[in-house]
Amino acid sequence: MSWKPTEEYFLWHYYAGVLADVDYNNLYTSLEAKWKPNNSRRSCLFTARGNGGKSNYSGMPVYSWIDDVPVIDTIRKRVCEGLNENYEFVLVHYYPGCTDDDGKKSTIAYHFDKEALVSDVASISFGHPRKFRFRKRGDPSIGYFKEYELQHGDLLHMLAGCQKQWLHGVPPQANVLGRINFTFRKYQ
Ligand SMILES: O=C(O)CCC(=O)C(=O)O
Repeated sequence: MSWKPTEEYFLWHYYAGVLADVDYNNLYTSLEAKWKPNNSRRSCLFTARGNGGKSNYSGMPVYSWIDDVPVIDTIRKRVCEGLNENYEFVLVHYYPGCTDDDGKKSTIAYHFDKEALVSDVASISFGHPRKFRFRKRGDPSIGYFKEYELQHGDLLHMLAGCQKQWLHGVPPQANVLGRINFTFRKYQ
């Protein structure tokens, strides 16, 4: 059954809580040995094509979602059905919790997804709520145009063309717990 957007805005649709029943601790445990560790955000990538999958994300570990983490395939099927789309790979980010600093280690700066200039991206949040901002490309004068406080299970569907016009990012925030983000994507 298709999901109905909670809010439609320019080139993205927001769906509140459509995957709120997913168990965060179970997801974290399934993923924690997989993402590439670094000082801040940790990332990895899953695809139906396993290690043979095509990816522009240099240096990122690539896994098969069916063989390695079946819960990802379960989520993927729900997202494909809910949005009536067909996603081929998912980029996973873990944003660690920050208690004793200003959150600079747990963030992603404004950017556009250059791999998705002509395709859509389904971005899902799990875990601790975090702010998420959109800013128009080429307009640094405005700090942000639209801000969400994304909750566990919320989905942002960035429609085809969104990346050409909009930047998005997760700003630093103090006193947050861990968060996992999935972006389901297509090989354009
Ligand atoms: O964590 C998020 O909500 C955003 C992730 C993101 O910007 C990306 O994967 O390109």
